[in-house]
Formats: sequence, C-alpha cells, structure tokens
Amino acid sequence: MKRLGRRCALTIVLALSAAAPAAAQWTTLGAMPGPRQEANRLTFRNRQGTVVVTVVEPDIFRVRFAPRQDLGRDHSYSVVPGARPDPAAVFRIARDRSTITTAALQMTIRHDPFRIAIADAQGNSLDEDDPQNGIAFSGSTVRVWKRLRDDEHVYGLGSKTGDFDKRGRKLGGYSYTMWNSDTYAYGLSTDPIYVSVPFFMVLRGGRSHGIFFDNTFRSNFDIGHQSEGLLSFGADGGDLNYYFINGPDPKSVVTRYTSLTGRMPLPARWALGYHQCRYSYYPDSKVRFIAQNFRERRIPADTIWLDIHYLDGFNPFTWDAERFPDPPGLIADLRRIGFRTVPIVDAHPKKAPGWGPYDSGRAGDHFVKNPDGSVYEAPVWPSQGEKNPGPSVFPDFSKPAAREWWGGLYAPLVKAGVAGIWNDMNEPAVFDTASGTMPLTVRHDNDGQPTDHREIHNVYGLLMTQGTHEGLLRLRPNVRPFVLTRATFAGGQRYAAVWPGDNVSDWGHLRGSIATLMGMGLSGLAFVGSDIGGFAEAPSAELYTRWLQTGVFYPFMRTHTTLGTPDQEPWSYGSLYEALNRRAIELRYELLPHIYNVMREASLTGVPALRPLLLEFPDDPNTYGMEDQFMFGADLLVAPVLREGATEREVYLPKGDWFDYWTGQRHAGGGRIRMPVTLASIPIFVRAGAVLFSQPVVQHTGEMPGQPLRVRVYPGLQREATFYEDDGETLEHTRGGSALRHVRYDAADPRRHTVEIGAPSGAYRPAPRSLEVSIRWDGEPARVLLGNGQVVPRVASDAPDAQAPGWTVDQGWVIVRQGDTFGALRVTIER
Ligand code: MIG
Repeated sequence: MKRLGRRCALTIVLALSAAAPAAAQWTTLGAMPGPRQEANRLTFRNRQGTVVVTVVEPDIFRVRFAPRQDLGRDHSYSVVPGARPDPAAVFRIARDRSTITTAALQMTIRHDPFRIAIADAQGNSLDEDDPQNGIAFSGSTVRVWKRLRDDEHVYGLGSKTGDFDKRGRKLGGYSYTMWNSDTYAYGLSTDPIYVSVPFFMVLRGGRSHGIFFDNTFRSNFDIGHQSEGLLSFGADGGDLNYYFINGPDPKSVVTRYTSLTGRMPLPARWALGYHQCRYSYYPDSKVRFIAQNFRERRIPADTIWLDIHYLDGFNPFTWDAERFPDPPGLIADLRRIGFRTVPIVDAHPKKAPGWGPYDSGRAGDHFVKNPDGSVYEAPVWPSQGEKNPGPSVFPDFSKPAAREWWGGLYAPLVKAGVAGIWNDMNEPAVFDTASGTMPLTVRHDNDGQPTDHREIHNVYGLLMTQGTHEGLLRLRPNVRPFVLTRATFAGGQRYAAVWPGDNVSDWGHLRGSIATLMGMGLSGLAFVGSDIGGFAEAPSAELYTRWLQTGVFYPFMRTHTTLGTPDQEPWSYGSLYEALNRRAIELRYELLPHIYNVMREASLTGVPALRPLLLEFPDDPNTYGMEDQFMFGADLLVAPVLREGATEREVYLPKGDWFDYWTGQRHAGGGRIRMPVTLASIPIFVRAGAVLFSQPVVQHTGEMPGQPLRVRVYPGLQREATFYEDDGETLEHTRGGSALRHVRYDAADPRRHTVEIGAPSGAYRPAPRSLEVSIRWDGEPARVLLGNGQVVPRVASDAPDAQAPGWTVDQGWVIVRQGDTFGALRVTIER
C-alpha cells in the first residue's frame, strides 16, 4: 500500500514540471481597440483574443480572457447564482485607457499594451498586471503575471501542505499546482494533494484582497518563485477567468469569496461531536464492541464509521453478508446507544452485469467513456487486493442525469439507517495506472458540453458530492445531509465536509495540520479536520493525546488510521492516556453549544470556525505567519502543545486582555508568554469581553436536550453576543425553526455587573432546562438580583434543585442559576 502510494506521488511530481510557467512560448496581449460597453461589462477584442471585464458588484470585478474571437458558453461549477448589489459602476472610455469606478474600487485598463490595474477608492494600488507580461497565452495555455510586492503575504489555495503563508513555503519552491491527487502518506511539502481551490488572499499592511481563478484545468500559481517580484497564475486549458475580490479586511474577502462560491450549510449537531474511524472496523461484532467501549468507559462519541471492509469485494452499494449479516439491525442497535453510522461509498462501482447499480448506470449512459465511445474501465484496487473486485466503471458526475442517478443509489443505505456518507477515491484515484488517475482523453458530459478529463478531473470529487448531497436530500427531505469527501474543488463547501486525506502519524503532520486546515478555511472549506493520530503508521501514546487535544478544535473531529496499524481508540494507550483522551473529548462536548454557534456563523458568513489569528488581528504583523496557534471563532485562542516531551509552550497573545480558559488568570496581550504544560494541558485563552456558551459533559449529542445552558461572561467593556440553537438535525431552521438570543454584558460599573439575555426570536424552543450565568468577579458579591428585582439566595455549590434561583461562587466566578423561561432574563451582581 505504502509503496504504491509513494510511487504515485513521484509520478505526480514529474507530471508537474510540465505545468511550470517557463516551459511555454508566451504571446502577450498587445494593443486592444477601444471596448464595447454593455450593462456592467466591457468587451475588448483583437486578433489575439477576447477580454470581457465585468463589474459583478461594487467589490468584485471579473476578468475573462480567451485566445478566441468568441468566448462561448459561460459556465462554472463553482460560482452560484445570487442576487448581488448593483455595482453602480461608472465607465469612462478614452483613447488609450478605460476606467471603471465603483464605490470601493477603481480599475484602469490600459489599451496598448493591454494591462489591468486595480486600486481602492482612494487610488491606492492593490493589484496590477506586470507591464512586461500581463495576460498571455501559448496554444491552449493561459496565464497572467502580476506584481508581487515585498510586503505582501499570500494565503489559501485550498488544501496545501507547507507554510501557511504561501509566500514562505520552504521546501518545493513557491509554486503550487491544482490537480487533485491521491497522495498516500504525503510529505510535509508534497504538492498537490487531494483538493484544488484556485483562490488566494493577499494581505499587505492589514489590507486584504483575493483572487479566485475559476478554471478547472490543471493550474499553477507561482508566488514569487519564477521571479521574486511576480505572482502569476494560469492553466493548461480553458479561459483565464478570474475574480478580483475586495476586502479591505481579510474576513470580508472570505465572505465575498463565499458569496460567489457558496457556503457550508449548517451541519447537523451530531456531526460536530466526536467520530471514531479506522480502516476498517469489521465484522459487525467489532463495530458493536467499539461503540460499547465508548459507553462503558464514559468517553463521549457520536459516530462510528464503516470503511471498505463492510463491502462485498470493496464494491460500493453492497454489504459483505458474512461480516455484516443484518445492517439495519446493527445500525438500529448502535442508534439505541446514541451512535450514528457513516459508511464509505467510493466513486467506482464494479463492472458487474446483472447487478442493479451497474445495469442502471449502463442503461442511463452514466459512465465515463473512452474517446471511441466505449465505457472506460479500470482496476481501482490492486489486483493482489484482499478481495479483487475486478475492473470498475466510473460515473460521469459532470452529467446532471448521472448525478441524479447516483444520488438515488443511496436509497437502500438510507433505508438501513445510515446517518451520512463518506465519499472517497474521488480525485479520481485509479490504482495500478501510471498517472494514478484516468487518462486525460476520457470523455465527460460537462453539463452538456462534452469535454475530456483535463477539464473535469479537478471537479470530479465536487460533482460526486453534489450528487450525494442532493440524493440524500431527496431521500430525506427534512434532514441535513452529512457527506465527507476527500477530493473537491472551489465551492465544494456547499456539499461536503473535507478531510485532507492520508497524513502520517508524526509530530510534523500534527503541526502541519493547523496550516493546512487554516488554509482550507480561508478557501471557503469551513467543515474540515485531519485524521486524528495520523493515518499512515502509528502514533505514540503522547502524540495521539496531543493530536486529540488539538482535534477538539478541528471543526470535524475524527480519529482514523490505516489498514494493519495498532488499535487507535482513545483507550488504546493505557489508563493514564485514556483519562487524558477522555478529558479532551469531554471538552469538545462541553463546548458544543459554543462550537455550534461558531459553525453557524461560518454557514452565514463563510468565515471559518478554525481560523488564523490574522482574520481577527489583521493589523498585527506578528500574526501573519502564525501557524502553531489559531482562533476558534472570534474569541478563543487555542495554542495546543505540538512538541514531543514539552514542558512549556510559548503563546502569542495579541493586544488586549486574555483569560486563561482553565484558571481564569488574566494576561495582558501584546506579546509572548511562556506557559508550563503537562500532558493534560490544552492552552486556551478567552478574549476579554467574550461570552462563552457551554454545557455539562454529555456522552453524545442525543443527551443534550434538558442540559443546563452555561453562559460565561468574561470581563471587558460592554460586549454583545448572540446565542443560536435549533433542533440540530432537520431543516426547520431554514423555515424559522430556530431560536436566537442576544446577550449583553455590562461591566462598565465596577460595583455592579449586568448580564441580559434576550427572549429568543424564532419558533424553536429547546426542552426545559436551567440556565447558569457565570460572571468573573473578585470575592463574594453583596447581592445578586434577577430582572424582576427578585433577590437571589446563595446556595451550596451542589444545589439539588437547579430550577430554583440561587447563586454560588467557584474559583473566581459567581454562578447564578435559574430556570430558563425562554423569555428575557437579567442578572445583576453588586459589590
Ligand atoms: O487507500 O477506504 O484516504 O481514509 O481509509 C485506500 C480505505 C482508500 C483512502 C482514504 C482512507 C481510507 C482508505 N482509502
């Protein structure tokens, strides 16, 4: 397995060099006659080709060039239609230049030679074509060169290894390729890996903009590699079709990028719990054993995963009848103890005449074809595989009817009770071939405009998950679909969570996961997590624990490991580590109300939950390359321990006040602090003025109804927060079935602090529960009052009746308990 993977990686590196920008003989765009204007577009045309510049909205420009007279179909798998603000653009066309001005941006287009420059409303240059190269082409290859300034930082580009600041990548150069690749046990500088998102963000002195290159062909981004002062990008085919996306702050760039390509829908709450996986748990008794162990050992978990050994000969949409004689019974039993089941479904059904999915796929003409019109077949699993299924066929997910057919194939799995679907191998990966994927000549429908694999390869995974997501939605119209995918493309966040594939059980990969996941988040992929513990090889007990502690703040928190490795469950490393691992997972469950809120924010704004510090502190240059600590939401700074045998960890706290999550100790920000750490440490700091929502430990999300809601307010000047909840599972929240409450914390007067929690808006009401408001406070308050003036009694900390109002003091916190009336509430504490 491993040998095979390394071989594939090598092939990819060799293939890569062909995409290097220097390889081609470029023709640069020369003089353009004056443009034609229609609505919000200018069209330029000369004998070399056509450029259309469109003002999409005041903060987004689009440039589309092709070396053709007629640009033809305007089609995108990434950009979603949507109502956009009127750009209110002013066009001025002079002899030598055209200018376009919006409220936010100015574009100047020089006609001879044709060069584009974009500035902000004040005229400060943001982005300029390189005077020498500009837009160029060579055969079907297109590219643009732009100026790269010394103080510009570049982030994003989807799922990448290496440094978070894409300018500072050390190994492997400063050049990145988009070509979805199955890279088993990839290295810390392997490029590309599984996912392509041709989008990057530039940050310069706190000012940010982004560029989305909407082209699905193999593409390449050169960030100062070919030449220090130049940034260039281009593709092996298709149009030079890109969007310039304004900030000025980095969050706005992500929000605007995801207004173009769509956002992650709010996940089901269970999907935010802990997931346990391995390659593979079988037979069914082993699956039950694993699930029961979680419950008996009181380690919380929501989901158990079935990898390919549940299948008959690794063939999707089948069950191995010996290992899993009664799938619905198994799934129902697991469900009774609070476990959901997610099975893997790969992209390559077996060529098996007489078998339903194959026959219906043939009848519907849904499979990828060879240039001669025959169905493309290939072995996916090595022929020496445990149960060699023989050749596979591959759905053409670029054909709308095939996506729909594919989505329908899930009916029996859904009927058996699975909670979600894991789509793998969709780069697509084809083993036992030199390229690791399909021949570039195979034919795809391409939404009705047939093309070859060069154009579809990078969106194959995205379109597979579209079929899966939409299929699940048709089969269970009121349930939020859960899909996990390995490969995807820009916009894939609309359909699936993403994990960055087959990492390795070593400390470098633990550290590297943070940069990779932050980069994915900036690229619109908000629901992400790496295999905890590492996939290839085996972690030490310490590494596994550190990884789990870090994974508490992966939006998607799943342990996974490969075939033949030792057990990798939270209890697999002895009782000391079991306790530490339990505690880490418990923390995830305590924070779930908060995590759910942060994920909801991501679903509305695109701003990812796991985010680099620079999203919150864009004016602080210390944050620009930071990749060993991150924010979860706006208020939690997480600095996990990432080094073997560490006894301390340095943490950078940006300006402002911070509270140690565990001790409540206050730290002034604006520098580094050194924290002593033990094996149990998960350093977390809470921003002054934040409001945190939590609950007691539960064993799975099914136990959440009725749990007290804990609202912890951290001192700081008056702050506001919102608290969101819904049923966590259905789509009622899209029809008003949610509850949103405003929380206001007023600590301006040192003698009296007030917390107000508004009545919920929206139709959803949770089960009856108590509410515990915790306020940081020195000593004992003189009086605690509720909104109606009622004086609250002090009670013992283990007050038996949590519904009756009472307050207590615990390690610097005043905790005020009362029943949640789901009306407006106010708590006042006084000196
Ligand atoms: O390499 O289904 O990345 O998570 O366990 C074989 C078996 C295919 C690759 C996935 C991995 C999964 C494995 N799969």
